Amino acid sequence: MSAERPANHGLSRHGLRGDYTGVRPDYTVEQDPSRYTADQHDRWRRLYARQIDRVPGRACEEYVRALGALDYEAGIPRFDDVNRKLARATGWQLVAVPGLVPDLVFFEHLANRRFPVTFWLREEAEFDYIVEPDVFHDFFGHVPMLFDPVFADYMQAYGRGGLKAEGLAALPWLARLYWYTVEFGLIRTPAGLRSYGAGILSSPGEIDHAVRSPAPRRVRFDLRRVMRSRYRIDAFQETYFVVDGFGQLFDATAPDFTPLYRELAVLPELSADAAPGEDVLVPLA
Ligand code: HBI
Ligand code: FE
Repeated sequence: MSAERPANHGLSRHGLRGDYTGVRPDYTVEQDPSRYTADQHDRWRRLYARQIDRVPGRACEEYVRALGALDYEAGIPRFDDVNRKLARATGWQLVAVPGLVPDLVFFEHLANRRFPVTFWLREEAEFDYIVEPDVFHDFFGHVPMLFDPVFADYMQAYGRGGLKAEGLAALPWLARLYWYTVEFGLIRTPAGLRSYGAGILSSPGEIDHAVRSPAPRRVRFDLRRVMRSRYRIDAFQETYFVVDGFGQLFDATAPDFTPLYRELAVLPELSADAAPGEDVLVPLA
């Protein structure tokens, strides 16, 4: 049974572990790097050391280049340090949040080139897997891609699209677009398939599975197909969508989505493992 990430319309405190008391109206807080313990910095170093070894040959070049320039293996990064570099690169800023924030708040931040980064780090027992994004997922997975100008433009366009969608009950369709690109997207390169999705790049297992395993279905990116497709939050993806370049993502978000939402409203949803005949499959090699 594929479950989708709980909708964040009207944040339900239940099940969200962050401390939301005292958040600003936009759900941001101070990162306060002094609150991290030596154990947490050590856990960050071990998470980083394990993951960095799996990046070559699996992450896209844009990600590898940016991560290499960030050199944050020594401990949990200070967002204000990163923001000086990020502002120069693409004008984006990281803002600290206690965890998932309501969709509209999230869209508002993205539309203004602010990326919400959870400030807390997972517990030792969650070393291999965590459901809710922590600072390792958000930083190691998402932040390097914000240094790519075209991808950074797509992220802002996505946020703007989300703000327009409110009231059109389109949020589930937008959530799938985010999930199958920003979190689990693949890109075709002359050297072969590579990942740009943060959920893949921050996962010790999926970073290999997504671009090496023959099991999943890899489909050429198609906006309608993506928006119709449910997803799994508790297992490796059964379907990945492949772009030829980040410009393709940016172009996909250019038109007004309203007519598309009317089409989607009468099209049946597709399961995470659906295999519709019209799919254009992308081979592994
Ligand atoms: N909040 N902090 C945070 N991080 C996310 O990735 C996030 C969120 N709220 C909503 C959300 N993602 C998804 O519903 C997006 O599809 C909008
Ligand atoms: Fe994420």
